[in-house]
Amino acid sequence: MFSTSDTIVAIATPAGRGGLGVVRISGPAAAPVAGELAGREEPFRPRYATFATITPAAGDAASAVGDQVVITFFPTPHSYTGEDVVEVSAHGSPVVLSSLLRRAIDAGARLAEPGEFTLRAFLNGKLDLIQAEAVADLIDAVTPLQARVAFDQLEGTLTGAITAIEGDLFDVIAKLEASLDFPDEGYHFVGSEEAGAALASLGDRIDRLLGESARGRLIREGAQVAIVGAPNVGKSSLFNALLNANRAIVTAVAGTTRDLVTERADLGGLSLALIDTAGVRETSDPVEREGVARTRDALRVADLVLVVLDGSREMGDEDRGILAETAHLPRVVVLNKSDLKGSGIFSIAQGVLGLNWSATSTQAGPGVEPFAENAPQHRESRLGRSGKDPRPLFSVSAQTGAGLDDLIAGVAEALSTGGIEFRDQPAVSNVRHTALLARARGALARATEALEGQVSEEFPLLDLQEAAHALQEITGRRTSDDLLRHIFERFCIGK
Ligand SMILES: Nc1nc2c(ncn2[C@@H]2O[C@H](COP(=O)(O)OP(=O)(O)OP(=O)(O)O)[C@@H](O)[C@H]2O)c(=O)[nH]1
Ligand SMILES: [Mg+2]
Repeated sequence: MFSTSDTIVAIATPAGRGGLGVVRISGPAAAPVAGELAGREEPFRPRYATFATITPAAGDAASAVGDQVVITFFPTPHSYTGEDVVEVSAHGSPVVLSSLLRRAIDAGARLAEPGEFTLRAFLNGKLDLIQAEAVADLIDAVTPLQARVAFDQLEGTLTGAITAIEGDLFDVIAKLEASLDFPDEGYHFVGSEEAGAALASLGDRIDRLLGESARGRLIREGAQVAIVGAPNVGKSSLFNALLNANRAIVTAVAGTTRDLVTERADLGGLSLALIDTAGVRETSDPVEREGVARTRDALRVADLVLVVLDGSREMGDEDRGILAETAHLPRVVVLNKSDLKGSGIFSIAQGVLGLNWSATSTQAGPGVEPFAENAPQHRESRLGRSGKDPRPLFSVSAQTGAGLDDLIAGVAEALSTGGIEFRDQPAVSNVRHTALLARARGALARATEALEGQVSEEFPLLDLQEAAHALQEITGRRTSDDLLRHIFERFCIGK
C-alpha cells in the first residue's frame, strides 16, 4: 500500500506567517525537482546551504511568485527519510510557500500524505516505530517533561531496553528449540531451572517498564482535574489563579458559574485539563440545576478532584454533602480564603477527612465522626492508582496566591504516586506500548507455568514466541499496514 518510489513534497513548517518557511522534498527526483525550482543545471553540493533565487514563472498567478531561498541537499542515505531530501528555506509567507509547493508538484513531485516523511524514515530503517511515534509526541509536546520523555524515546532508550529484553528472550527460545530438535538430549541445551531463572529475570525487566507506564502515560496524556465545591467558596478564583489568567467569571454572587469551563494548564510539569464547575447546591433555577448536573458529569471523568471549602466560614451542609459525594474519588481538599480570618474549618475538615495530620498553622481538631457515606472506599482511577493520598488537605488563598505552589506540588503528587520528575528508567508513555508489554508479560507467565509443569518444551515455546512477537511489534520489527496507517494518521502533512 505504501509507495516509496515516487518523490513527495510538503510544507514542513506550520500554516501561517513566519520569518522562515520550509518546503521539504523527498525521493529519487528530489534534487532535479529542486533544480527546476531554482532554474539551476549544476548539482547541489551535499549538505551545503546553497543560495538561490526563485524567479516568478510565466503562467498562472500562483506561479508568478518569486523568492530568495536557501536550498540544502541531503543525499541518500544520510537524510531524515533515508532518501534524497531537499529542504528549501524560503520566507515564511503562505503565498510563497504554496507557490513553491505548486511548482514542485508541476516539476513531478507528489503532495505528501500526513506523516509520510516519517513513514519513509521508518520503512528505510532510519527510525524504529517507537522513535517514529516519539517524533509525533515531541512535536505535540506542550510541557518540557513531555518533550523530554519523547526526546528520550527518540534517542532510543526505550528501544534499547526492549531490544535487550527481546534479545535475551530469543536466546532462551533458541536453546529450547535446540532441545526440541535434538530430543534425545532432553533438556541438554538448557536446564529447566536455568530457563526458569532466565524467564523470571525477563519478567522482572518487563515489570519494571510496566511499573513506569502510569507515570509515562500521565506525562504524555495529562489528566483531568475538576474543581468542585459549594457556591461562592472561590472555585473560579482558584481556577483563574492556577491558570494565571482571568478565564472564569468571579463575582460575590453565589451561583455565578453555570457551566463547565475547561482550560489546559501546565502545572508542575504536567499538562492538565482544569475544569471549573458550578457550585453544588439544591436550587430551583433550571440553568443552575443543569450546571450542577454537569458538575456531577465532571466528577465522573476527573482523574483528580479538588474539593474547595471556604476556610473563612463555618462548614455548611453543602460542604459536607460535596465531601461525602467525593469521598470515594481521588481528591485533594483545598481550604480557600486563607487571607481571611479562619473559622476553625481547617480542624473540622481534618476531622471529617478522618485525618491525624497537623498543618503548620492549625492542630488537628477533636476528630469529627466521619459521615456514614464517607467510608474510605477508594476507587482505582484511570491512572491505575488508588485515590488515597498522604497530603489531602491544603490551605490557600486564591486572591493572594498564598499556598498555591504547595497545592500544585500536591496535585502532581496525588496524580502520580512518588512524583512525576524525570527518572533514569525509560518511561513507557504510549498506550500501544503498554498493551504490548502487558501481552508479552502474560505470555511469559504462561511459559513459566508450562516450564514448571514440565509438560514438554513445545508448550513454553509457543508462549515465548508470542511474547517475542509482542516485543517486536513495539519496535516495529513486526508490523502490519493497518498498524502503520493508524500510527502515521495522527501526524500532520509535512512531518
Ligand atoms: N478574601 C478572599 N476572597 C476570595 C478568595 N477567593 C475567592 N474570593 C471571593 O469569593 C467570591 C466568590 O468567588 P468565586 O471564585 O466566584 O467562587 P465560586 O466558587 O466560583 O462561586 P460559584 O461559581 O458561584 O459557585 C468572590 O467575591 C471572590 O472575590 C480568597 O482567596 N480570598
Ligand atoms: Mg464560579
